[in-house]
Amino acid sequence: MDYKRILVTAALPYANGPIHLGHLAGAYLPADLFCRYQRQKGEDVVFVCGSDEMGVAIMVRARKEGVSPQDIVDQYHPQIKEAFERFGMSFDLYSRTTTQTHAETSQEFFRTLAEKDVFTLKTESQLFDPKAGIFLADRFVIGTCPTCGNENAYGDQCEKCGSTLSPMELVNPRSTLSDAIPELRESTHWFLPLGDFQGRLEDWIATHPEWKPNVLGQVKSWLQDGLRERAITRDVPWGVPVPEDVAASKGIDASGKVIYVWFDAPIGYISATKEWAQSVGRPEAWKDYWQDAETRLVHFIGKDNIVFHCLMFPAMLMAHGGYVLPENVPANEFLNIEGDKLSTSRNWAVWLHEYLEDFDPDLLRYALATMLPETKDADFNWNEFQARVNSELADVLGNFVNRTLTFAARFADGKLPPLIKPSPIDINALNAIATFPERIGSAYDRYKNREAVFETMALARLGNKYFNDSEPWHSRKSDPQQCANTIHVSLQICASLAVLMDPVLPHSAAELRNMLKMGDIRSGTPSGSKDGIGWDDAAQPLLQEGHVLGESNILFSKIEDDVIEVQKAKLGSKESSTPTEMPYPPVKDLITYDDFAKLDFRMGTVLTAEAIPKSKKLVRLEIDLGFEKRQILAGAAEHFEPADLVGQRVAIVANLAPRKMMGMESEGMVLMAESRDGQLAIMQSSGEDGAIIK
Ligand code: B3M
Ligand code: ZN
Repeated sequence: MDYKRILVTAALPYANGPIHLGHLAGAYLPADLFCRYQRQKGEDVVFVCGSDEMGVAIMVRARKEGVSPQDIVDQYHPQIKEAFERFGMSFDLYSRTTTQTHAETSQEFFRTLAEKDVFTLKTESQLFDPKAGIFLADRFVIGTCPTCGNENAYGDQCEKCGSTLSPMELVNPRSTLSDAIPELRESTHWFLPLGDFQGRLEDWIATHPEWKPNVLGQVKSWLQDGLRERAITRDVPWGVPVPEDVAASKGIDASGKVIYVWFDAPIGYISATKEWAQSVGRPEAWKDYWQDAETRLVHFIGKDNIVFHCLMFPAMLMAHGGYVLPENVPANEFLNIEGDKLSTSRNWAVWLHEYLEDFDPDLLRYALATMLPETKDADFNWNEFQARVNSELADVLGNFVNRTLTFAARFADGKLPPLIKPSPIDINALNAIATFPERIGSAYDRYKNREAVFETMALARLGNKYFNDSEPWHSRKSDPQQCANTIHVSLQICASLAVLMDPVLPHSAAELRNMLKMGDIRSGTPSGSKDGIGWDDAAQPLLQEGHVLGESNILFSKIEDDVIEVQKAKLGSKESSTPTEMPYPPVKDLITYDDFAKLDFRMGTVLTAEAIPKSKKLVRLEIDLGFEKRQILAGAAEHFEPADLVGQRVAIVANLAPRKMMGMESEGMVLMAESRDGQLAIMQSSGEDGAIIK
């Protein structure tokens, strides 16, 4: 099908922390590559995103930092927005879900579905935290996943197996607010009966066999299990309020009830498009992008958001009527860091704003694009980043541009020399350029970014090889016209590169165009200019004979090993970039001296330490107390390597009744200091083994 326009969305990041590489690899870089390419191709593109500022994730962060949810989003939204800008995200609009437009748009959507009798209403017992005085929705409750046994599944989703859950399904639920065991209380909520849409969703999904296998796989397994209804309202004090008129018509008091974040967040894409339309002075234009069948709607997301974008939001759009459905949802898998799962709590993450303090955005855009988790989880590691920069950007692309411009300055008077009697290798090179725009472009259009970026670098490789094979350093004396031809052809390759590398390396491409004095490329948006050099123009020689070149600079410098070592050392380090203004836990109730005197603390030395298979947390220690040896299972596996524990002096509780864990006896407890952000430190003393601590 031929589309008239393209509407691109990238998942709305929660405004509860900064952006890291996992975010960029999942949704943002792929979306930006796609949009930059399509605009240059001359398509009418609108690209919207914004901060997701509602939902329990924000409230959890607010409680941790001891501030209000509004404070949290006001802190992170501008940070996220700025980091995206510096990275080169080419959003037409970056909004936030606390805007008036968004509240109205979500409420209007909710109202329409209520009027169409799409929802069901149910009064049910729900988990209530008696200490915090609040219903435990979503991430306010954790417990064991009934599907996979993960002990830390959230009330809305198990991040381990991907199941969507409701808090009542958790085994052994506990409140994340107070650790209290929840009680049951009754409350009435609106539900979206997804089962009613099962047939229509199946028919629609069947029209998209071309979607990525990782996406279709998840979608089909959801459909196979049968879609269940989902509560789309919550009793929490932060969110878009349930419209009072809708509640009143059912005899319900709306106060304290808000719309579930996964209902309002995707509507955020619509609100952002409305705000964009306002900003360009065509307030009705958003309708073309959402309601005209000739729109190609594409949602870029990470794999944990697949069900919401492929089933729930489409069901909402179907229920409302009059909206287009996504043409594709090219979700990426997860990005690991240095072989380990990305974890923000362990600071096993690379933060965008920190990266940008040390390096140019384009280096990361390029390196990350070569490592995107397009079909399966992928790994980012700093050595590979360094290798991509040094041996590809610097040695191939940068070197080729630099040699060409240096030769042009020295032996062609800084101008494009005429091409006279070209040799077969000159003609071959010129013919080869012609094939690149289509090859690179079709890869971007099919969401194969790694392939597109590989083909882009292939053009630079071709240039470098052509330059080497032509040996202009010889011909400059033996055959000056042949040397001039080499400079001519090499400059034309540089000019095509300056267009074709724009999606992945926008800042360097602009710099290169500047060095070549090429003028602007087309920006293609309805708000921007349609003039300038377009994508397909790069198939032909772009520079005219006699064209005067600008000043040349080094495009990419190499990165030294010690710079990379500094980056590696930041991983997992305690100086997390996320501010830890967590409150101190209150001091426990008073005890008597007699209570204290019952405890027997001793010094000891760790003799051996080994990981326990199948246990994430526990490590088995053998400890020498001087007078005897003990086996103790310590919950320290996530904080220390077993080898680092051997030889450590530790304080232990020596008279704790033995406990069985993972089929093994634990004969005591090792004392450790736990920081407010969960980091563990060993208590040390020079007292001899067996010494009493009092
Ligand atoms: N904020 C979840 C996430 O950041 C959510 C995405 C919303 S997209 C409409 O993974
Ligand atoms: Zn699970």
